[in-house]
Amino acid sequence: MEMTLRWYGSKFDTVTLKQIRQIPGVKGVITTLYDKAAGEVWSRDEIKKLKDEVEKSGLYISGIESVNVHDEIKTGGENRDKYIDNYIETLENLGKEDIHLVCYNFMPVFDWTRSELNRKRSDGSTVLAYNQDDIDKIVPEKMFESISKDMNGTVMPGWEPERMEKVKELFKMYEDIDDEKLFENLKYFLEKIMPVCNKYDIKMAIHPDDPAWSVFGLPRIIINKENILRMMNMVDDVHNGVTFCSGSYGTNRNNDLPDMIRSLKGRIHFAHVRNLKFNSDRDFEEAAHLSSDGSFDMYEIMKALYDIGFDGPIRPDHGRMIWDEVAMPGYGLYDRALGAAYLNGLWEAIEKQNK
Ligand code: DNO
Repeated sequence: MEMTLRWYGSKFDTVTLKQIRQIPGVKGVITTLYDKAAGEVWSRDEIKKLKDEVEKSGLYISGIESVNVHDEIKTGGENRDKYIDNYIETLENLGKEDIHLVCYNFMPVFDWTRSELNRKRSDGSTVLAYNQDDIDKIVPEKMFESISKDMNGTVMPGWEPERMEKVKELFKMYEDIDDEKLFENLKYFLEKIMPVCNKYDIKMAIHPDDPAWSVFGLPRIIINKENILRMMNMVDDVHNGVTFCSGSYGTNRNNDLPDMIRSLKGRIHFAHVRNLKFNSDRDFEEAAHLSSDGSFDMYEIMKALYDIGFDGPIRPDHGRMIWDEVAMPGYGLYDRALGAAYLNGLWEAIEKQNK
């Protein structure tokens, strides 16, 4: 296991590489070219520049989150082959720069969805939260307005203003897409990119849909054990793997997280580990990483990762906003640093117990 932190790049992140370097046990960053639109080619030079910057700080790039997939690919539109070619070129350039992990998602229109970005908890911290009744009242086109006013001056992944301007158009593109069609389009995409992934040993790690069910009537497929196994079997290649995100799969309380981890042995290439606190089946909020602050048993999650021999990057995920920090909701320094230290502690204990 390799402990990492997500970093959006010096132009976008409130957290610096120097700060990340000082979190005990964190050696790698998970990063991206944040201003690249889905479908654009990442040049080797641009990747090299990012890599040099990270390495100058004493860290290294453990993987990319995300190289976003264009909606033409997700919907199987007439231009999909052009965008797949661009994606392949990007993967090739990443491979040449010795980067071997790419996280991506196949969620229609919206990436992750929350109804609140700043819900106050009893300890005075603020967190991202989801209430289904609130979501049911929101017109999808208005979703961006409600999210953007709480972004603390940052741009949140998946909620870029340029994208949200086109939200009506995006919904139209998905009009005839159901789960089966989305699976088919994912298969088509994966089959096309596997040769370049094999050539450069690039592990593709699909991120689950968050929350793990259909939102606004849009299809969502990466939501449970059955569907991930289906996805892995339909393109049976070790490079076709998953990002195991406890906070996303865990939104559905029928998902048994340690059991899912065990059934994905060998195909989890990246892990996002965080905790949620359920107030009801229709309402949850993000908690501190510590088990007792939320509804998940974080020991069991880490233990399952240990038991399957997981040796990829792991990152603490969304943190609470604490100690008056002003940052991208979920992506401040303080609570994620606490999360990294806690997860490292769990891992050390599990490792020693097993020796
Ligand atoms: C949210 C993140 C997602 C994730 C993408 C992966 O905080 O977990 O935006 O990075 O879905 O492509």
